[in-house]
Amino acid sequence: MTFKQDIIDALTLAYPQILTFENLASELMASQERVVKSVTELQEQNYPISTQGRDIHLAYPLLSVPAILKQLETDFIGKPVQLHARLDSTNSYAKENLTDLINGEIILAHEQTAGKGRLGRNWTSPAGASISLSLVLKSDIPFERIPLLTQLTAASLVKALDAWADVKIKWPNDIILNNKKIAGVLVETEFSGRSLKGIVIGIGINTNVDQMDIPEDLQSKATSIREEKAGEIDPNKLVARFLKHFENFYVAFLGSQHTEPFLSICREQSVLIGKDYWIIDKEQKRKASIRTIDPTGGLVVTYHDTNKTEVITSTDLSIRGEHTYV
Ligand code: BT5
Repeated sequence: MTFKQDIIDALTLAYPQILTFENLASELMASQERVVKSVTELQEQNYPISTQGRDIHLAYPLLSVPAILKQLETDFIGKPVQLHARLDSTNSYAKENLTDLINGEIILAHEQTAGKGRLGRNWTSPAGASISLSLVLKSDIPFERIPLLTQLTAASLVKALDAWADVKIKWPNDIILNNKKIAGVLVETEFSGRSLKGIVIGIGINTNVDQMDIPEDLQSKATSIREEKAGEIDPNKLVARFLKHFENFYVAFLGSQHTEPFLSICREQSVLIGKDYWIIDKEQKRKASIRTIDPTGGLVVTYHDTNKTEVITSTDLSIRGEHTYV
């Protein structure tokens, strides 16, 4: 991918300017034939590159390490950045290579062929149009506090995305725009015997995905930021913003153990709080009124059948409206 990624980097850094094949070839110190061949291959793989005669430009910016680094203001989160053309899953890659990865390192991919959600579900990540990111953490976090990282990540995404849209959170891990899902979070842990080897925080974001590229069965509940805001967004700016907000919350959390800075955002932006939903797990389906998110990150609900108020901590369940997703 390196030469193709060099082309993507040059086009992304130039965006929205239109370049010529001559410009690109001389910038990359390559022959025009080589550039044309690689661009054609990228187009065949559905990257949004438009060409007309000698002109070449992107429909929207693509992930690019130099473009992220230009905007990155963190101390250790997002350092270093790895970008892959295609992986089965950035989370699986991070877990498999955990020993060689350092605290704060991120793995990005233009495309995933077997992206994962929770409970063995699939996550679709169309080439070039979505962000697939895994962040590696190697700190000593007590096991019972790890679920809070999902909330910390969701709050960081809200803050990062506020440059484009007022997004909401559907506890525990869905990011919602106009009642449809635009992003999801999957936190995984890797143990070596009884000791924690590392935590992998996976984030999938539908940045510039075309509604047509969303699978048929997800059409009613999934969308992209570009579709809802009717304009393309720069994934590199979004990644840099997310990493900065994550670092701020995370450093404060490790230092003070305070959860309020990010949980207050999760409450304010919750689509669930104050409404009634069906809580569905393997065994049963119960109606409940959603009250709040408690300081441990659990969802406080009052079940209608027993009138008892309980805190849900397991995320191995689904929360659904009467006939709707949100
Ligand atoms: C999630 O799971 O929402 C977590 C998604 C995490 C994906 C990232 S991408 C980088 C990293 N590497 C990975 O392999 N994974 C992480 P869950 O709450 O279980 O939601 C999964 C459900 O969301 C699916 O069953 C579909 O209904 C729906 N879905 C799948 N792809 C989607 C998409 N692109 N946009 C919106 N909804 C989607």
